[in-house]
Amino acid sequence: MTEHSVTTMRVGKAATRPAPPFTPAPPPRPTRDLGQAKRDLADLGVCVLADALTPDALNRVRTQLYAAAGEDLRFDRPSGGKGADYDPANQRVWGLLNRGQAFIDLVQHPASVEILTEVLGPDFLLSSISANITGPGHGGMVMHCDQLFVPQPWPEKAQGVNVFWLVDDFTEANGGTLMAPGSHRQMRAPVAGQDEAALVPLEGPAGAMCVMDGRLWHKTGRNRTTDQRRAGIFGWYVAPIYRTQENWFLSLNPLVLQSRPSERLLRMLGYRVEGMFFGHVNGYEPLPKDLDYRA
Ligand SMILES: O=C(O)CCC(=O)C(=O)O
Repeated sequence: MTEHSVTTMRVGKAATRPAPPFTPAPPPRPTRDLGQAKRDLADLGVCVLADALTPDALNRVRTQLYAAAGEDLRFDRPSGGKGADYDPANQRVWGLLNRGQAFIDLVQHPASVEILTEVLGPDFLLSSISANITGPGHGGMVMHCDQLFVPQPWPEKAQGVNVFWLVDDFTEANGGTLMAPGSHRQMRAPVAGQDEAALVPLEGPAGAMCVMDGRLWHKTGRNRTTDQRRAGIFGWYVAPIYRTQENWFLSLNPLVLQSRPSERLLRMLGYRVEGMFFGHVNGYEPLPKDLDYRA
């Protein structure tokens, strides 16, 4: 869950008027066809691109993620459990860009960049990237949508997009994300309790990429297994007029900047702002192109 949705969860608590009942569409079928995935995203507010990661890439992501998660537990690093969605059986791993090249590659995956550019425009920003690992006994999250911070009435188009990667197989039993396909067209936040009935589990194989419209109602499912952890990596992207969830200028390890990051990555983190009204430093680029910042 994104921090903003924790802090604004009140939106879903008290409905002054009952909202009209909503019947969800069936969840999208995993597809390898990017065109079909884009159509699903438009129609259902969610799509699943199967085999988006090669077995090697998945292996790298998985190894680096569970290593980072293990390190956080060993050093007793907080998993960011400030909101109502966390319980001791759930681990959030934050700041993944500092934790391995696999994650830097992930946020720039060509299929996700293509979708993000179409939905949010070419200047989209990476708001945060974190992993959510549900362990046996995890009780499920609070139902929400990710663009809760956007003042209502919402603009016609999604203001944010959550691209998430299935690091393990997602099943109904191990806490696969619950979602309400089609709910993006309701143009409102879900009401806790009232709208829960619309949730259906998203199941899919590890290596798939799932894309959710920022208006889509969803939450982590309950993990009813006794022995399975389920990890997903959530890249939350926003249109460039929004403040990012992560303050990259303070939290990004300078070594990442010294490691020849792509122009695409620099732009999605706000280090390149050419042609934009936001994010300048005294009227100039935060990271001038001719500055040898790698020295
Ligand atoms: O863990 C999940 O399945 C969902 C996480 C989520 O809802 C979020 O990060 O906004």
